Amino acid sequence: MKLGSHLILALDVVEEKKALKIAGEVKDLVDVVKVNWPIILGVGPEIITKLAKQSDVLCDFKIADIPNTNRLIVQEAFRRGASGVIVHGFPGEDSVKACVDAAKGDVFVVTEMSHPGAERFSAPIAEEIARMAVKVGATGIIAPATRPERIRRMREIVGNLRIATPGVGAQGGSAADAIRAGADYVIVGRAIYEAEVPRKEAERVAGEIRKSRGTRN
Ligand code: OMP
Repeated sequence: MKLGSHLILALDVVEEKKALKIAGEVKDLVDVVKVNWPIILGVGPEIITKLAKQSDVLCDFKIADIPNTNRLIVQEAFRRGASGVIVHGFPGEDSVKACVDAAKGDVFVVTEMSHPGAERFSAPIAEEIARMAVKVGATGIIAPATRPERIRRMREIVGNLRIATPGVGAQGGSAADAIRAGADYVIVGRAIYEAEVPRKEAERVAGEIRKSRGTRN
């Protein structure tokens, strides 16, 4: 996946026309378009191939199954044109390794999720999952922008693996804080696709990322 603006659009819209319009409007401002179940179920998996004609596409299927099923899901995502996939770490090393082995591009492993409920089950095992992501050769991890101190801690664990961070805007996190904590990609959904002028908001966030990268130590 490309690394230029450091911005990933989470395209959680369920109508094809709207999805393609927004993705087209911001395509030069985002490195990657992330698709999740809402758009896949609303529009159909062909949307991956359509979006991939103009952007890198990250399939956020939060893959969390036995190794063989994981392998099949990853193969289908890349066959349709994905540049990367997001997988859950909690099913274990064999399940995550099956994804890495089957991938024809990047694999990001979810460590600690961004919502409040994640503090109970996801946070306690997050550091172990991050170490496993390094061990199996993943491209990177997902860590929460809602808790920038956790991004900082994850950076110590994963070294130069890429960190992508959701939770900016609608969930209360800030792109500047996430970048200063060590994130490589900021994932933004509602703040962009629900904005009156999505391009304007994408420009604003991309500018904030640029400025924060310039001041990070
Ligand atoms: P907004 O809250 O609308 O910006 O969207 C955030 C996007 O990131 C959604 O597509 C979520 O599914 C995704 N996400 C999280 O919000 N939290 C996580 O911990 C992990 C993800 C993810 O893996 O992308």
